[in-house]
Amino acid sequence: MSLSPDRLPQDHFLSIRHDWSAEEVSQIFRLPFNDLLYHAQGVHRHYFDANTIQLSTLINIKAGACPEDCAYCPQSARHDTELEAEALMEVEAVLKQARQAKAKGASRFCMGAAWRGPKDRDLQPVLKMISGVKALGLETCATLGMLKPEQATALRDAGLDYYNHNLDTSEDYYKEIISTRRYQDRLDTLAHVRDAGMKVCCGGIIGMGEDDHDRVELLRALANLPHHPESVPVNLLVPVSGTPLAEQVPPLDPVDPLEFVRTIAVARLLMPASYVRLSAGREQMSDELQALCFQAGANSVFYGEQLLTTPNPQSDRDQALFARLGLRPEQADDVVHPETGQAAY
Ligand code: SAM
Ligand code: DTB
Ligand code: SF4
Repeated sequence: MSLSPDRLPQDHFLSIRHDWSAEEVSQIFRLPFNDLLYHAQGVHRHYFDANTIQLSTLINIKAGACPEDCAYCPQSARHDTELEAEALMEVEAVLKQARQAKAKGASRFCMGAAWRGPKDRDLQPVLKMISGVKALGLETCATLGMLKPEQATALRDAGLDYYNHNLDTSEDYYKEIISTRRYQDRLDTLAHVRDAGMKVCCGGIIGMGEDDHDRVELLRALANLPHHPESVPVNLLVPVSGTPLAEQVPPLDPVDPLEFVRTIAVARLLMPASYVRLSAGREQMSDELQALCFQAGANSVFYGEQLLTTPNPQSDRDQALFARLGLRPEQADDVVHPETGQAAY
């Protein structure tokens, strides 16, 4: 397909596809910026109310001492960061935070643990957390590392709506960032999550030194999965002292903010009915850059003062931004993903 931007009809990108070629995705990336945003916004409006935003609150239920070596992550035991490792939280302490998140307007509560994968004995308290959060009327999400099929089933039975497991970058570049697991391990866990009937939250990180081709291949890998993830987090690298990516010499080039906006727009066009979440990195972004990301089709954020170990914008700053933009927090799970028949968030 050769894209001639001035002649592309507005409905060009509306269908849900799983056969994107690298050539096509590169061409979309390089559309004139205004055309790219025009199409992304048009697709967004076809599938969503463009003036609502989905709010997810994150909590780190088990911090640090992770055996994996992800070069971006402050929680790896292999990197000398200032983070103090902490044992798995008590169920009641998690539920207290979930109640606070709900009171502040979050609709989904996401529990993260710095594990390669959960040990079976660790899973029991996590199952209690999930059923407890679900009983509060919140959507539940967890990110616990690799899962075995029976663990995925147990999580679903406890009431887990979503599992977050990111591809993070292209398959080629993955080897430069992580040596303790393979891309295929990620794909296997994603398949177990789907087979168990849960919704998938899967995205990546921009700003790890990847090139344009890696960004194309990450988005292509996500969009060419058998079903699009219902939720696609796009993280901007948060460089944390002591992690290999923050200590690199010479330092990593900063990401061109307009290239970041393009990445959001391409995610929106390739996965038109999925929530695209403007994820890590918002603390450093201007309100104007975030507004441009929403214009490009981002319709979800992490909401609350903390991500896992790093700061996120204060809730009152976010509320002021949403008010200035006329964005309403989404409450009910009334949007159904056309492919999976699942509520899309
Ligand atoms: N251990 C589990 C795993 O790796 O799937 C769950 C937690 S892990 C911290 C979840 C995701 O957070 C990673 O896949 C990565 O996309 C994101 N992340 C971690 N550190 C980050 C950083 N410094 N900047 C941006 N995103 C980061
Ligand atoms: C995702 O894609 N981003 C979130 C969530 N899924 C688990 C994590 C971002 C972590 C940023 C670095 C930190 O706070 O440790
Ligand atoms: Fe561990 Fe996940 Fe961090 Fe990798 S990203 S070091 S698996 S917590």
